[in-house]
This record gives sequence, structure tokens and C-alpha cells, in this order.
Amino acid sequence: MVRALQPSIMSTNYDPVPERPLIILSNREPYEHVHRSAGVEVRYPAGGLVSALDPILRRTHGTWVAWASGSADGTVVDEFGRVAVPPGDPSYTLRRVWLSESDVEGFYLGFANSALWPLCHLFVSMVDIRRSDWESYERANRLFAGAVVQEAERVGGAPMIWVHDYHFALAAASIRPHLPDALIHQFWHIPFPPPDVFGILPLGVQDTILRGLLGNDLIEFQTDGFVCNFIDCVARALPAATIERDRNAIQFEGHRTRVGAFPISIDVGEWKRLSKLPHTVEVSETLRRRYAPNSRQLVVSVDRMDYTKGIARRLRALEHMWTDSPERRGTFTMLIVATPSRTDIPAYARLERDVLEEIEKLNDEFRTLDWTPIVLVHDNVDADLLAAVYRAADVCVVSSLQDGMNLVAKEFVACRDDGDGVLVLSRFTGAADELGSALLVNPFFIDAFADTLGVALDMPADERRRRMAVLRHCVENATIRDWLEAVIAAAESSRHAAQGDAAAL
Ligand code: ADQ
Repeated sequence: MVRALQPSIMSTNYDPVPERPLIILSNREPYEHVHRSAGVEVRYPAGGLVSALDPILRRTHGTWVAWASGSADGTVVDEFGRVAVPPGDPSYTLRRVWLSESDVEGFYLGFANSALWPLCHLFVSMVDIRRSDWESYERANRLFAGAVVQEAERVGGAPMIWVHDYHFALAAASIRPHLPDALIHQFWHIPFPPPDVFGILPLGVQDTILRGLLGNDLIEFQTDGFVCNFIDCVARALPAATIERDRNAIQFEGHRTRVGAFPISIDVGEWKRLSKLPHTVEVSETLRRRYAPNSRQLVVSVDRMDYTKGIARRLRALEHMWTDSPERRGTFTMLIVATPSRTDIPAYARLERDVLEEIEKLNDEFRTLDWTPIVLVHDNVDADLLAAVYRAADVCVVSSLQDGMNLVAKEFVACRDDGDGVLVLSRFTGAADELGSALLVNPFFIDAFADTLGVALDMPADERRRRMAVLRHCVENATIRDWLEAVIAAAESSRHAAQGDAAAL
């Protein structure tokens, strides 16, 4: 039996539609089939990407190519690995690609998440480069690229191929020779490092990654800073490339690639709707009754359990505050919602263990008869519960040490139609470029971080409201739909421009 659970954060009211057949390539699949005791169940992975792209694929009857990560994925596909989705209302094709166990290790856990992820987030000492992982990364990129080519041949025409993220740095160059008329572009969700950090990669690897990315017609980054970093890396590692800095374009081996900043956003309308549901309001009131009774305040954070999110620094800032300012004890509860992530990688398993231990230690040290300082929800939670958490908070803390964008900051703002709440936001997030009315912090500077938390807790209501109004204006004027429109229009125009350039040669 296939049981379909409808995700709560998913809407279908998007207008932007590309002119060409659309094929998306991402590591995560939009629907995962898993074995459960009651039969086969469909699961929807958490995160904003699926909710942004699923509606556009439904409307265009497109194709999504992704890694088959579900235990029952193989039971529902045809001989080519295809299954029509969404379950119950099929309107597009999900093409699943299977990886061997050793490629899951080498490509996904290895090169993508133990080399590129820490490298791009400037965690230089955590970068782990192994020849076998790199070979596996190359192999997996070829495998996924081959599946994209097959799907393009099936749908015919000159498709728009939209590649996602650091898992597939080599895909565009691998696809292009087979589909010279396709429009290929890529969204890089995470930071792109400056040349000194990128230079840690072996020379051949640097060269192959940049050549791979330059197979795209357009590469979209989250911020102007990451665009500059990418251009600087190309200038250093590929001296034969011609860089048109004023036009954000790079010519290399007869092909022109545009680059640009396209800050991703959220489905603001959907988060607003969720935050107002009677059930959400009820849960939010329960949270306040339980953790913020009387004049006690509630501080929240929501992240994947990842070392880039600065969870350990956040705990140090709390310890600093409760040690140096004992009068703050008991005045607020810290609610940490942290979903387990990549637990097969030793660094993540260590982080999880350290964070759990530290929370226990701080609670033992500071708890009183009627106050537990830190409450941890160590689970993946539904979007409506997240909306309740955002709604219940006096303060939301985002303390990433590096973050491409950080959608949590935007979700918190979208859920505050009461116009209240303070956002404390790391200045090392892409979101800080847009959300300057948040209280910006440097999470490396523990004393100042603790001071800023104090400022947030003490902020007068009129200033909270003034800042939140500006934040809401920013978020409401740059939604996921605006992002999609901007990316699709820029991708189409990059192709037209490239064709124009070729004709002029
Ligand atoms: P992430 O590193 O996953 O994304 P983020 O942008 O914060 O970081 O997105 C996380 C998403 O997962 C949010 O939509 C959030 O609601 C959800 N989430 C977090 N904790 C959860 C929990 N406990 N239960 C359920 N859902 C939870 C990467 C980059 C970011 C970039 C995004 C999008 O690292 O910098 O903003 O992609 O491009």
C-alpha cells in the first residue's frame, strides 16, 4: 500500500514558467518511498527547495532527476527508474538514480560533505580530501549527468536543465556536449570560498570543478560576495579564461557563462497562512504557557544539527550570560529545535554528542526548581509546528558561522504578523545582506554575542515593532516566487545572449 502524506508547506500558486521543458537535477529527491510496517509510505524531505520547485514542475509536467534515497524507491519505478509524482495526483516525472554503497560513502558523505561542504563554509581544518572520494564524486556526477541526458532525449526539444548545489559541480560540463542546444544553469546554495581557501583543493581538482561549473550558461549564487569569490577563483586557477567583470561573465574555451546573485527566499504566503492556523496558535500558546510563564521570555533557534550553524557558540554565549549576569537566570528559556543531520559523518556525530552533553551540563549548572534553562527538540518537525515555535518566540537566534542564505531567519519574520519579535542574526549569513534591521551579531565574539542577546531581551516594544516592520517589508518583497521569476528570466536571457555572442564571432 502506498500512503501519501501531504506536506504542510507546499502551495501551487506559482506563475513563473520557463519557455522550455524543465529538467531539475538535485541530490535530494522530492518524494521518497520508504518501507513501513503498514506498507510503503511516501515521505517529503524537509527544506525549502522542494516546496519551491515542486509546483513549477507540476505545472510544466517536467522532470526531476535525483538520488534514490528511500528504502522502497525501487518498488514503485518503471524499468528506467521513473515514477510519476506527486503520488495520487501524478503530473511530472521523478527519475531516480541509484548509487552504490561505496559511492554514497565516497561521493555524498565523502567529497561532497567532508571536503566541499567544510571548504565552502571556510572550515579549513575540517576539510578531508581523499583520492577515492574524488573519483567517486566524478563517477557520480557522470552518472547523474547521463540520466539527465536520457531524460532530455525522452522529452525532446531544447530543455532548460537546472542543476542544484555543490553535489554536482561537474554535471553541466558533462551534459553540454550531448545537448548543445540545452540551456543549463546551476544554483549554488552554499557559500563559494575565496581563492586562498579554494586553493586548498589539489590543482587538478580545482581545475576540474571550475571547468565543470563553466559548462553552465548561468551560475546563480546567494550573494554578490560569493559571485566575486567565484570570479576570483576562476581568474587564479584558469588563466586562459576571459573575465568580463563589469558584465559578470566569463568566457572559457568558446563558451560564455554568466554569474549573478539570486538570494533565495521562502513561500511567504504559505508561512503566513500556517502561522495563523488555529492549531498553530494553540500550540504557540501552549509553548508560552510551558516555557515562558508570567514575565519569563522565550528565545528560540531552529537548525539542522550542523557545525556551520554555530550551535556550540550559542551555548557558550548563554553560559557567559548566565555566569556573568546571574540576574538573567530564570528570565528566559532557550528552546533549541535541531534536526539530526548527516549522522553517518564522524564530525556530525561528534557535534551531536558534544551539543547534547553541553546542554545537559548547562541545565545541571543553572536549573532551578521552576526553570529549565535550555529545552532541546532533537527531531525533524512539521512546518506548522515550526510556525508555532516562531510565533511563540520573543527572540529568534540564528548564529551561523557561515551560511549561504539561512531560510530560518526569513521564516521567523514571515510568521510574525503580530509585528513583534526580535531577530538576532549572524552577519555571516547571506540573509544578513537583506535583513539589516535584525540585530546583527558576530558569533565568534562570545561576549558581544551575549550582550546582543541581552539587548534583544530588553528591547522596548516600539523598537521591536519598528525593526520587525522593516524586516517584514524586506521578506514580503522578495519571496520564493520573485526568486524563481528572476532566475528563470536571467537563465533565458543568458542563453539568448550567448547565442548572440556566438553569431557575432
Ligand atoms: P540549510 O543549511 O539546510 O540549507 P536553511 O536555509 O536554514 O539551511 O534551511 C533549513 C530548512 O530546514 C528551513 O526551511 C527550516 O525550516 C528547515 N528546518 C530546520 N530545522 C528543522 C527541523 N528541526 N525540523 C524541520 N525542518 C527544519 C542550505 C544552505 C542555506 C540556504 C538553503 C537554501 O546551507 O544557506 O539558505 O540551502 O538555499
